[in-house]
Amino acid sequence: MPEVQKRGAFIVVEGLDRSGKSTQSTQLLEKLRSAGIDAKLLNFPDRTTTIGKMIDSYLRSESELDDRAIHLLFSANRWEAASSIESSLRAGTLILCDRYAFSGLAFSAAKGLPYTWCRAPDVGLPAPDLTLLLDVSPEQQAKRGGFGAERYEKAEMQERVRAVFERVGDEMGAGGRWVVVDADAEQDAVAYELWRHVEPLAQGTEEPIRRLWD
Ligand code: FDM
Ligand code: MG
Repeated sequence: MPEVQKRGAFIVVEGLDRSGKSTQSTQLLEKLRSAGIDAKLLNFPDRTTTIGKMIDSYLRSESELDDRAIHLLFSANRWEAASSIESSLRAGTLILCDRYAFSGLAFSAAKGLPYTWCRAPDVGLPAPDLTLLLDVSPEQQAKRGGFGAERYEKAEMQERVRAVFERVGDEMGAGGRWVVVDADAEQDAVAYELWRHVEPLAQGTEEPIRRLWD
């Protein structure tokens, strides 16, 4: 039998503000690395690029942009990373990503842009093998000390984003590529649950890289 070539897995962590997404992603990265896995953590928006700086300025309300224009910038910010994501995966590196196209869709559709229009610019991006949605309740969000000062960090907006995430989850269907994790639970319990889903992919996968939104 010929050896099948493995590649690194592509794992996305999504969620609302105060869901513990960034903390959990960082912990997950450490856990993977201490298990000897070659892993990299990305986050979107990547505010370090030229496009990312425009996004950062918009999020901090230092500039105004048309809703569609900013949506396309968020997507372009992923496209500028797409080839490097692919080459890392092919080189056997596990890519962990704090937010991806699902946030792009959820936040823009929550503002009232048509759902199908919002999906379009991300068509063809590398698709994650697994997306973990950290599901935090409005009550827990409030308990965790409220929101920061950035655009979208408001209860009504978060409520609408939650509804779109639910729709995305329904459309992703069963099959294990989209997993909802109760993020109201204790930090260690959430970490344990995430690891349970990540571990089977940690050593890589033989599956070809799929594309959004297949
Ligand atoms: N966000 C993030 C979007 O509106 N579209 C996107 O495509 C992405 C990736 O940007 F409110 C929103 C989600 C969040 C804000 O994200 C900044 P971080 O994770 O809080 O930096
Ligand atoms: Mg934030």
